[in-house]
Amino acid sequence: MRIREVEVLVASPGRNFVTLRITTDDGVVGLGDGTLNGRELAVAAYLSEHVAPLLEGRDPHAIEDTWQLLYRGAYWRRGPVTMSAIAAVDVALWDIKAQVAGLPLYQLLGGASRERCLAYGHASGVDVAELIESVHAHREQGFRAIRVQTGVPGLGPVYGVASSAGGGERYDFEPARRGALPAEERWDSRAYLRHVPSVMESVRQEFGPELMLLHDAHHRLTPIEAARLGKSLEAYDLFWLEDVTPAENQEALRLVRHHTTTPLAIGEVFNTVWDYRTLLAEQLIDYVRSPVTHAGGITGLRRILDLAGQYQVRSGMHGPTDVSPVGMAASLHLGLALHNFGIQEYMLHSAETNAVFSPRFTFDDGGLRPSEEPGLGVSYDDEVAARFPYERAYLPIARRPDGTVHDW
Ligand code: CS2
Ligand code: MG
Repeated sequence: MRIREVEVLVASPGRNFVTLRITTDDGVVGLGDGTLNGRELAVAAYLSEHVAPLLEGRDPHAIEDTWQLLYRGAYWRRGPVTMSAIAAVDVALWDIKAQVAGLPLYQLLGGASRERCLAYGHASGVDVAELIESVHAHREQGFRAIRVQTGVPGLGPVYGVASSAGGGERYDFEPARRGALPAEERWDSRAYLRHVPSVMESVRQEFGPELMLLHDAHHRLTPIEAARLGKSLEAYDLFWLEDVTPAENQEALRLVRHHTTTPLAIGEVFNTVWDYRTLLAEQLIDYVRSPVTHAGGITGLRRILDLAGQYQVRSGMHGPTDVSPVGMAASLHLGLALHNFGIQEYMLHSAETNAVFSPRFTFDDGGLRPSEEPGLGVSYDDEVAARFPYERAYLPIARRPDGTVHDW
């Protein structure tokens, strides 16, 4: 069996996605996700110009050898563009292997370790009243774990908050604020730090102690601010506090950890095991946020999570809408099989996205389960995709009160 064709598919059904389609000479078709939000065409060019010519004629079953060829053979290693491209190839090859075996992919990864993957949804509101309404709506949808984000008094729209009444799972920039240039938001860490504890207080008062609550600080705090936030939220028993600092400075987490018992999740922008070395060896975090898509595929992420498991650190795979249904299905197959699975982020895709990919994973009793059909359980409809051509779209940027660019 040989790889006959490698196609890079770029479309914007609700938002941009880069999908890799590998077809074998036997006609087996595998899909991989290479979407890198706001920098999509860099991965598409990396795949079509540099990777596709290496794949044609290769044995699709040689997944490990292909991974090593693309990782070591390029000389230039790591980074989000490279690792998203490798992920796209890796997942497409796993999809093919599982279809040939006639098994759902998770069976090839060791079989199911649980019934379903606990999932968390995104509740948000411009103020606390709207947030509470949004949390109610998510509970009605069946979520038992919910991320809560609100606007901050004195600031305008902020990261992770839908502006529509009642909140909802979509942020403004997904896709409404697309435009020629990035939208700019204001950010003030002091105002944020004053506000968040009162938000958690209101949510706990309304919903009681059982509901699993998560919160994302989106890399915006200094280590000492992060330590203070973690400490001030201890009484509200968060499931996790995410991305408190820009964690490429791994040692900075020592200070945060020293001051708080609030569980910490980090890593949606990380892509190899090297990004986690100190964080894991010193047990400075509790959850690994990398998804299959940005961390070198199932093969790459499994290396990170196997090491994490030795330190009782669990998975918390990134699952916003910019991880396509293909990437989401791959994360679910791995999550179902992993021993140290923790939780899966699940931000529902739009109807347009689902019309292109027809994902067959299911959400039930607060958890997700991948499809039982052979392979990943996702497909790609070219005709529907053709109705949604690529549109350049940037993530917003954040500026401090004096205009300085802040961490996004
Ligand atoms: C977020 C994302 O899901 C999350 O936790 O941090 O919304 C993130 O900002 C985007 O996926 C960036 O692509
Ligand atoms: Mg996040």
